[in-house]
Amino acid sequence: ITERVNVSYYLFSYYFPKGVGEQHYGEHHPMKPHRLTLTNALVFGYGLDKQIHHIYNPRAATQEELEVYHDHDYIDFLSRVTPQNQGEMKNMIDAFNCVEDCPIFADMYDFCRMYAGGSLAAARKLCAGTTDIAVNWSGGLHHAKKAEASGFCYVNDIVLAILEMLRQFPRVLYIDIDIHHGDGVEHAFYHSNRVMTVSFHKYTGDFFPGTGKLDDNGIGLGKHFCLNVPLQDGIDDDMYLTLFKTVIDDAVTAFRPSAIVLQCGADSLGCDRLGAFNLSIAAHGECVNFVRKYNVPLLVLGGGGYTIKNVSRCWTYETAVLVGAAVPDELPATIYDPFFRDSQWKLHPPITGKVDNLNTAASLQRISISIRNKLRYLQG
Ligand code: TV1
Ligand code: CA
Ligand code: ZN
Repeated sequence: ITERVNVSYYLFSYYFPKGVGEQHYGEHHPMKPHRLTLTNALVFGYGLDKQIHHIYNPRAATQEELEVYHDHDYIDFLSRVTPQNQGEMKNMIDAFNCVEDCPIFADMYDFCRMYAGGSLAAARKLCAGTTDIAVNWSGGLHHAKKAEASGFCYVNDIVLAILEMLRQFPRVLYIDIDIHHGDGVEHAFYHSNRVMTVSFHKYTGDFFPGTGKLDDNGIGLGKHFCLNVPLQDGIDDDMYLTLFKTVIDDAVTAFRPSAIVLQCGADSLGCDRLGAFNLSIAAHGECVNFVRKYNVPLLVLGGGGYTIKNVSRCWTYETAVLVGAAVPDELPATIYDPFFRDSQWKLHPPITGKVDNLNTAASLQRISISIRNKLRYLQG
C-alpha cells in the first residue's frame, strides 16, 4: 500500500500511551481524546507501522517527573482530586483553575501522566541519539502553567520534554502551529536564550488565551528569543505556507537549533469546531515536512484539534510525511469507517465552508519583516 519516497534514511519512533484515547473530558467538552484512537487506527490501517522503526507504549510519567516543572502542591492536588471528592476540594479546584475548560474527570491524573510520559520518553530517545524523529500525538498541551491548568491542559508535557532535551542539546527551537497561542511554553522559557519559541496563532481581542502579540519578544537573557505570529481569521494555504517558511527559515538561520520541538495542533485546519483558519491537511503537513528537512533531532507533538475526523486524518498524513511514505488518498478500512463516510473515506477531502480571509498580503509582509528585523539582534 505504501511506497518509500524519502532519499535520506533516518530513524523514526512513535509513542502511543495505551489507554490515552479512552479518556473523556465530559459529554459536551470539545476535547476528545478518542481522536488519538482514530489516528492510531488510520496509521496502522495504512500499514505505516511496518515503516516505523520503533513503536512504544511509554510508561506514565511519575509525580517526581511532573514536578521537574510543576509545583508540588498542584501535582499533589491533581493526584488526589476525583469526581467523587471534588465537593470537598472546591477552593483548590478554583485556585488551580480546574473548572469549565479543565474539568475534573475520572482518571484525569492518569491521562496527564500518560501524555506527559509519552513526550518525556520521546525526548529521552532523541537525547540518547537513538532516533532522529520522535512523535507523540497525545502530547502538545501547551497552555498548562507551573501551578495551574488552562485551556484543556493540565500538565505541560512540552515544557517537561524541552527541559529534558536541554540536558543534551544546547539550543532547542519550539514551533507551535496550533491556532491558539502557545502561552504556557512561551512563559516557561521567556527568560531563556537556550529555547526559542515561535507560535503562529489567531490573535484578536477575545480569542483564547488572549496573549501572543507581535511585540512580545522575551525578556532578560531571553530577549529576542520569543517570536509571535498573530493572524486573523480565514488564512489560506498559500499565505500560511509563505509566512511559515519565511519565519522558520529566518529563525533557524539566526538561532541554529540543536533540536526542534514541533507542536502540530490541528485546530488550525479549515472546518475546525473551535478554529477559524482555512488550512488543508496537505498544507499543515507541508509545514511538518518543511521542519523535517532541516535534519535536526525532531520531537513532534499533537495539541488542539476539535473536528476529530480531520484531526486523525491530519496526524496520520503527518506520520506518513515523517516516515517518508506516500499514502493513497483512499483511507484504509477500519472499525471507525462511519467517522469518515461524509467525505467518501478520503485522506484529503476538499474543504467545505471556508471562512473569509481577513489577512492581507500587506499584513503578512509586515509580520515577516518585523520578525526578520528582530532576529538581527541574535546575529554576531
Ligand atoms: C465544556 C463544555 C467546556 C463545552 C469549552 C472553547 C467547553 C469550550 C465547551 C471552549 C467550548 C475555549 C475560553 C472562556 C476563557 C475561556 C489543546 C473566559 C465550544 C490546546 C483551549 C481553548 C484550546 C479554551 C486548547 C477556550 C488548545 N474555547 N465548549 N473553551 N473563558 N476557553 O475561551 O490550544 O487547542 O467551546
Ligand atoms: Ca500556535
Ligand atoms: Zn488550540
